[in-house]
Amino acid sequence: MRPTFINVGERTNVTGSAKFKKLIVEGDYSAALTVARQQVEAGAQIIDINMDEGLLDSKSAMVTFLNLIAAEPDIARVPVMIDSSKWEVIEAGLKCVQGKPIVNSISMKEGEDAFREQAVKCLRYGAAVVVMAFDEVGQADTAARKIEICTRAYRILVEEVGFPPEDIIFDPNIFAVATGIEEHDNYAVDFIEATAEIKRALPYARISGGVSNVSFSFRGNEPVRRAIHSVFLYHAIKAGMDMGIVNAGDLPVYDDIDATLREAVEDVILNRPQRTNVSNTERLVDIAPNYKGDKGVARVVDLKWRDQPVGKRIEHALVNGITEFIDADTEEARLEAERPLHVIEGPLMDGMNVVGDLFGAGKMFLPQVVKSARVMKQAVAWLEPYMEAEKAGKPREQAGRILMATVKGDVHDIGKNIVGVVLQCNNYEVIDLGVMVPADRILDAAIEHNVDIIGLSGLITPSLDEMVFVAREMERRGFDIPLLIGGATTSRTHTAVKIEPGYRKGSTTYVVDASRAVGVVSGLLSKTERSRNEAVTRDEYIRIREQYARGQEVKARATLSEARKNAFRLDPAVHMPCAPSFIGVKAFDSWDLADLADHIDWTPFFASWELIGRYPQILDDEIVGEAAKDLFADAKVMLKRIIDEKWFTASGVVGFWPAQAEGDDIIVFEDETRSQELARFHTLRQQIKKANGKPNLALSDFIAPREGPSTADYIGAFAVTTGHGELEASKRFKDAGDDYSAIMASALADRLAEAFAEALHKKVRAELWGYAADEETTTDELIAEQYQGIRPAPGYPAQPDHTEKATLFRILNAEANAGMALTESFAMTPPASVSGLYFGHPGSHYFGVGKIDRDQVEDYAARKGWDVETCERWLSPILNYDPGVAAVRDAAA
Ligand code: B12
Repeated sequence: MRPTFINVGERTNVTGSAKFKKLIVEGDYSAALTVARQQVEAGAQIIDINMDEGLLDSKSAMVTFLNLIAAEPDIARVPVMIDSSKWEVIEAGLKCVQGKPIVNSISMKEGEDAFREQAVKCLRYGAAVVVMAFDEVGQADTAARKIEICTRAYRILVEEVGFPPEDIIFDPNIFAVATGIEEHDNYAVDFIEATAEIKRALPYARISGGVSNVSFSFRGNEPVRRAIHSVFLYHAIKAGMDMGIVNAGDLPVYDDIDATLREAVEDVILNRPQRTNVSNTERLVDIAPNYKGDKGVARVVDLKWRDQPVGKRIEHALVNGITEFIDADTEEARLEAERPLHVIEGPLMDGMNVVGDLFGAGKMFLPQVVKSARVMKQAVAWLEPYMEAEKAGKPREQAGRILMATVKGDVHDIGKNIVGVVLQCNNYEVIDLGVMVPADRILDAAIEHNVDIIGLSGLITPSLDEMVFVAREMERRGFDIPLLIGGATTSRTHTAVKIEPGYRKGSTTYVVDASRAVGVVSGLLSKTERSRNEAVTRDEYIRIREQYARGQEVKARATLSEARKNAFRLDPAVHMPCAPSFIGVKAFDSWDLADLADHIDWTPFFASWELIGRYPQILDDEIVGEAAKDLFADAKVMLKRIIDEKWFTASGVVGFWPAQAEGDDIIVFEDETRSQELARFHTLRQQIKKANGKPNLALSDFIAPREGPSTADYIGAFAVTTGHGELEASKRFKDAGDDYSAIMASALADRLAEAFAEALHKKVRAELWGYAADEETTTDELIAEQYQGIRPAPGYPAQPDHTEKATLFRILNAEANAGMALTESFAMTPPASVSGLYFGHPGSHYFGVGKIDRDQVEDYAARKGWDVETCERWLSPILNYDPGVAAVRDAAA
């Protein structure tokens, strides 16, 4: 299975970043937030926050910064590592983190009792912990000491404290090598050996470390330092290292490091016997200056591949995604083979195995794999008539049959399609039922095709409930095959807590992305390993459920009435936005696609292909740069055709009305007389306890209240789509066996939809509403949302209730005006669509509602005219309690 390494961003650490320290000491928190955001955009999957600085009130700086992060959905989506040597700072931080925090760090430095005490507290907050290999005697340097300390800590945590082992992250200390001191020569080996042993002997525990320490003695020679990091990680990850503090975007690919440098570095890292009359350290020191100013990277381009034998040429075409010669090469292979089927089972599968191995080893990236699939399909299509003619032959042997579907009510399938292609590349047969597939159709098809696994996908939160239903149906109908869960809205916790308990006869596994899918599927279809793999997942999910139950109660919460008292108040000194240029709606039936192309935010486009990094820097990234450049070039070519040949039509509708807030609702009036209520939007309020005078926000706070001094306020709404024509375009490619272009067409339609929302919002601010007529914003500023006003979408963190789209669609008449519709789960069709509200007040900003409590659910249900149960169903992903448990408690009371 592909080892997955999590990189922890450390730029938000005052001890490690002079820039961040300056911003915090000067109180410039908004610039400090930008540092956090940049780290996330650059691919950090966890951010480490440290405020341990003599000049600071560390506790208050930690609390302020964490609260600010909680209100920034794009930062808050990654877990936070609360890093401090002071327990009081850690504890203050734990109280304000909404998701699952990680404490960095605890150790047995002060003895076992202090260690136990801190571990118990971390457990109460549902936090994971980094445990330093440090005890009463000191920091562990040898493998034996690292293993000894970690084993003792693990035993205390798991057996005495009851800590979930998967929440334990050991940091067995990475120390500098090549220092000239002989005792240091084995430090990297000690770490790597200890890692392997800890992973073997202490189940589920994870390993982390500060990678830059290892190359400390080469300060000033960045290319050599980067090569050392890359080689060290190559071996440490193989040994089981799970995460680390490292600038991943800055590492050369192991295979691309100049061979002489790599050998010298590897000799140092692995402390191998010296090759010459000088020590390994001296040899590296000698050659290091040759690489200064260089990247230490040399790429080899094989221009002679066409001279190789046909099998090798096919492999080359598959690995490099080249379709140009594949028909001729396949034909040549067919003439050489006994039967056409043997070409598939021989050179084509051999080539795909190479692709699978390179992808698994992190040496190929998703777009390249999907292109390989295109070559494979073209070759198979060439062979098909010959196989038909032969008839008699046995069917092609495949590794297993997987049924995939996006569940009822949901329309998105890019992620599912990518997974399908990757599985097909690995010789699995995929039966894809498409989107909006009801449970009975999924299960009937599973029986009809005798599949080995069912995979479900979903993009929006209402799909989570549908997945719970499908799992229960599998149980009821007596299925026992594995169930896979995936898609942007799904999570391991939801799968463990809500889906898996409903399906006891078979197993349920959450799969985070396409690169993990093959490993999971092969593990579940292996005759020898299946039951062990299922048991491991089952155990893991039991622990996640226990931990979820514990994590529910601890965070400091505000009651709804306390939260309302602490609402955000519009500053009366700040001008209200002016009246819009019209009241009512205006439709756009064919917005210029070329204008939308200029507004595209490309960063998420790369993310959808699992290339993580910020555009345009990603194009020059050491690791993914080449793959990103190729992908971008292909995207540009297709985008030009989309525009020139008008593949898609961009239709949208916008509306403005007088509005006033009433409690947490927003009343929308028919006209300026403000006498007839046209609609009422219901908003949800944050209930996490706030510190430092921060308000508990709801979207209604950004509209002037009914009883306030200024009542002349307005609200806007929009619904846009670039999806008309998309399904036809992607189907054309799919039917031609070109999944790469089919996925590309959908991904570009999504980018254009988002760009449409951005372009329309700009026109709204400047002209249609006109409250910022003089605004001059560049595309980059638009993407960074540096303008007045917001456009929150139902489903996004500021309004997690998707059902509000019904009101939005009604007042916009989105069906007639833009050809858009809602499914029973409130997904929009066509899929490439965005809708939302406009708030114009300068004080309005994005935030996340976070979890809500029962008092708010009751209040919201009454406002929506729902019973509490219905409300709990629609809002289930954001409930701060388990409705099942609450119902039992109520019944007992
Ligand atoms: C790009 C994007 C869009 C695009 C297109 C979405 C798309 N193509 O999937 C557009 C702009 C159209 C869009 C619209 C909306 N979006 Co949006 N969007 C995103 C975003 C930023 C990325 C999603 C994406 O494309 N990822 C790339 C693809 C390839 O990944 P993926 O689908 O997750 O698939 C991978 C894995 O999940 C896995 N996988 C997927 N399926 C399966 C199945 C199996 C069996 C397996 C094994 C694995 C697997 O493998 C895949 C490949 O690695 C996410 C936030 C995020 N970071 O996830 C929000 C997000 C998905 N959107 C969200 C929302 C709310 C919306 C809207 C409702 C907003 C609105 N009111 O307008 C609409 C809904 C559109 C509709 N038609 O109904 C929410 C959904 C959660 C929720 N609260 O419901 C998210 C999570 C944002 C958030 N944090 O709130 N969105």
